[in-house]
Amino acid sequence: MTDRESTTPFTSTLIERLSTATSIVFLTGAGVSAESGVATFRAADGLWAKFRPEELANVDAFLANPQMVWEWYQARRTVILEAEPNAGHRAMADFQDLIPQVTIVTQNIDGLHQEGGSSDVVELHGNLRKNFCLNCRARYDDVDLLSEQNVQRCTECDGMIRPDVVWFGELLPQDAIDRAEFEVKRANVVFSVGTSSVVWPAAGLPLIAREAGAYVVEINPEETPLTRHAHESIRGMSGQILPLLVESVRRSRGETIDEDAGLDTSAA
Ligand code: BJW
Ligand code: ZN
Repeated sequence: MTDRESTTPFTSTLIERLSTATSIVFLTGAGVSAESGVATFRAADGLWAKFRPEELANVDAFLANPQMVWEWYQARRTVILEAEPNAGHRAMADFQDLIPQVTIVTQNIDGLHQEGGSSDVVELHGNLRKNFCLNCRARYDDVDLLSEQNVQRCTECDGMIRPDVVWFGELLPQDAIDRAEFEVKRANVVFSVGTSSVVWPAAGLPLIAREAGAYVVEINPEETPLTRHAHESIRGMSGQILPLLVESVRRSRGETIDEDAGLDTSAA
């Protein structure tokens, strides 16, 4: 890009688009929680370094070896319930003060966007705090299962309780995918942040957005299959890039920046 401003990693095109935007979407993946200490899936040391995805994130895997899958989710629950939202989560929430409609469409199951202050979060792949009975679908939401070492059984029918997450081969919640498509179609700018863009249908959302006229921006330290379809790709970590972006938009609007807010512009 030729029009990147010298002191920030952002193009003037992006800042102008955000200055006039009435609706933006952040499509997020595991990378946005990496700086909160939650492991991503596909990194060399990630959640799937030892297991292939289909061995764990699949209903057949759960039926074949429920205890192994249960223990995997218990280990992740332990990390997620102790994790705190990071500067990237908070910066996405800060956009709510700048743009009328800010929608978070997340593939993450950790609830950190809500904890970070975002009020409109669409969860495509469920939430680890929610559970249901595989047999009768009775709900076990916000129940403290953390100390349970063995797969829990439904009090109604003795079926196995599973996390309310979307495994491979399962349909995404229809209301979530409908809402996500609606929001990316009406958005002026769509960010794809911290996702490897290989899992569908989430990976298709930025393409739908671009087709509908949105300006599509990727934020990721690595190249992904989305990179060549995005209008711009910003190489970096969301917890560093997004606070700078909030600051740049505020400056473009002539707002005074609170230097005590701790924004470190040296990273730019
Ligand atoms: C940073 C960073 C920092 C690091 N800052 N960035 C079309 C074509 C081909 C296949 C299909 C298709 N349509 C459907 C399919 C089948 C399948 C699929 O997509 N397969 C492909 C993988 C080949 N999809 C499905 O089965 C979906 N269901 C469905 O479509 O139903 C209808 C249907 C069924 C069958 C056939 C056809 C249609 C369901 C998908 C469910 C995915 N579930 C999981 C597990 C959820 C529960 C759990 O968490 O345990 O969701 S899999 C896993 O991947 C998880 C994630 O949400 C998802 C995406 O991962 P994500 O977030 O991108 O993480 P990573 O680790 O891959 O990437 C992290 C990124 O962050 C990297 O790029 C880093 O560089 C970056 N990063 N630090 C910014 N600080
Ligand atoms: Zn049951």
